[in-house]
Amino acid sequence: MRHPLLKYLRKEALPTIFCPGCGNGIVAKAFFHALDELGIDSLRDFVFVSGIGCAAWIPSPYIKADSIHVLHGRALPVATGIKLVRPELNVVVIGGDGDIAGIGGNHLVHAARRNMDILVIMVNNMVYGMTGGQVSPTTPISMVTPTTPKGNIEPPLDTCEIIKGCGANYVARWSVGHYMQLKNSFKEAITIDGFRFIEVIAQCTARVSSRQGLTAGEHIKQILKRSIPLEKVDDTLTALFRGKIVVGKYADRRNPGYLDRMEAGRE
Ligand SMILES: Cc1ncc(C[n+]2csc(CCOP(=O)(O)OP(=O)(O)O)c2C)c(N)n1
Ligand SMILES: [Mg+2]
Repeated sequence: MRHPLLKYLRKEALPTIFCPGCGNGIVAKAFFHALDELGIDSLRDFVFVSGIGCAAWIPSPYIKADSIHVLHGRALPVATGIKLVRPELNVVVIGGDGDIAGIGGNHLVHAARRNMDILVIMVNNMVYGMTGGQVSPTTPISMVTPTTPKGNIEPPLDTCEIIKGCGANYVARWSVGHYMQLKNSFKEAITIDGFRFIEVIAQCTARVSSRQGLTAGEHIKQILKRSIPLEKVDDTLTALFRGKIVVGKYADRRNPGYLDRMEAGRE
């Protein structure tokens, strides 16, 4: 029998270029699962925007919908432009930590401040995966990468705290190991206005797991072991310093999105 989620995939683009054990497939599946449970069978009203990197390949070419692949780090300004001229479309950005929090970090902060009506899915494998696993703004302290051979000395950026502080309507962090929570967050975020940011911690088998002698499954287990629910944390930055992965819902607001405010300003 044909798998019900295959309806969202462009058959002719398969198999994917992702490495065996890559987390990107799990992220895509959870997103499709959310769409299916919401009864959204066709993606005619969706447009996907992505920059450069492995995670940025999830929508284009694999998702059966209109998508645009743009310059590294520039997905958000392009997504903003699309939303402003075609407000009836659901605009979704999918990309990696390097693309969205690193090279595109400035755009991220300002799109969140505007509460721009866009859903952003950031797959955080904690490295610049596609180019060889170099240190990124979300790499944990002491992690060895090709550009930090003695271990990373910089603390990682807590994107969820930042985006919450900027005023986004919805902010959550899960890992690929928190599949049901991730799927449910996608369901919640797809249906509301304003800026929605979901960070997914994922294994990069080629550039991180293999270097640490872990299989994909062992790496996911390690991520789950390091995870701690937001409710149990006093200070998220201190938790990050200690190598923890803080998971949960950081914000769930119903403030007016950019387009509502733009309409109100016209009256
Ligand atoms: C302007 C520009 N700078 C650098 C690069 C090289 N580059 C391609 S992919 C990539 C890393 C992407 O990392 P991330 O967004 O975390 O995605 P991942 O591959 O880890 O999923 C870099 C630096 C580029 N293509 N364009
Ligand atoms: Mg990455």
